[in-house]
Amino acid sequence: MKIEQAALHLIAMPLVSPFETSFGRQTVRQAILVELRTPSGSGWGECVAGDAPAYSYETTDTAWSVLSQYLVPAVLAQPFDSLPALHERWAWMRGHNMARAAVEQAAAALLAADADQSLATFLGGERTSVPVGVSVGIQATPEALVDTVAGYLAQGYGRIKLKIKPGKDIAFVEAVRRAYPAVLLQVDANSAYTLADSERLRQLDDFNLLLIEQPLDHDDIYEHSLLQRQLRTPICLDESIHTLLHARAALALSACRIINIKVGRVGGLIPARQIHDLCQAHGVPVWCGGMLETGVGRAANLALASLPNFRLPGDISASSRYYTADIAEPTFSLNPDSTISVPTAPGLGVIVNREALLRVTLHSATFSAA
Ligand code: NPG
Repeated sequence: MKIEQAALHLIAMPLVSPFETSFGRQTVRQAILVELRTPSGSGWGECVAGDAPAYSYETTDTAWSVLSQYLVPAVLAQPFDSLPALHERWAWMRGHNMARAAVEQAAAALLAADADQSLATFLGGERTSVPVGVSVGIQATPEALVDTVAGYLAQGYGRIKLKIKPGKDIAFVEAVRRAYPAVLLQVDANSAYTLADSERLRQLDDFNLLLIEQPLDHDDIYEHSLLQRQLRTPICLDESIHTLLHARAALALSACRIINIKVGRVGGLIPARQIHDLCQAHGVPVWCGGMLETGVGRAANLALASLPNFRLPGDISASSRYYTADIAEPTFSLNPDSTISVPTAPGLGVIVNREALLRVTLHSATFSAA
């Protein structure tokens, strides 16, 4: 596979409604789209770094820098014939997983298309549709949260994830659980608690939650192992797991019973699949996290989530939950059984609409092979 040209597109997409987590409130999603051009077409990847170093130290600025100085030149330098071969080119580099993942995803889309396979089949995925849920941001009051949840349930979502933080937790979860005794429910703290909050977190055991996601520090594994011993509810790690080694440590320490896999956080589809395989060998289920992706990133998430050990509903909602006008077509809609169909067309399975892309583009740059 020879890449003749690459382009980076910094975009800003207005969200349909503000999204509040323990680390802040977002109304616009910035992202970088990576485009790798060959004579037979473009492969697209999405870099999920945000505009500020809140969820992760990576930002659109750091990613732009690393992409343009290191990753894009590495992919343009010479032809490649597999994703592992590409990973070897930047194995010397530390961190910047979201930037790596974007280039790898674009390359994966091209390699899959070249093999006349959907990205899901190319990765070894089995499912044709993936169970999904919706992630609900922090609301002002428990009543407002119940109303918001009601709206999503009416749309057909069968699993609800509530964002929580100290003071916006027990009463909020209790209200939703009382209103909907049978709904699949889980919470995500985005590292808002410490071990000193164990007593408060133990109260969550009363609400029959699927899991409590990342209660403690964003780079902790050990203290999660101490907390997990005190909770009946499974802990799911997200922010703490950036590598296969982190996943191995978390399993060895029993720091969690479930892992959330995000392609950007772990540096690509190949590392994501390795973590999937490790968890599968340990009997630990995984699920696919989301980062408010456009249709480009969501198509890749669906392909990944078609692997067999993705056993819990993913944070992969319909396009309309995020954006009024997505940049990729076709858009994704929710099936009546709270699943989303995995794209079947060769490659990524979605096409970027250039006009829609231009409308949200803040800045683009093009790079050519020597
Ligand atoms: O459906 O894509 C989605 C959003 C799921 O809650 C979600 N993502 O902490 O997991 C998270 C959170 C997030 C969003 C994190 C954007 C970082 C950026």
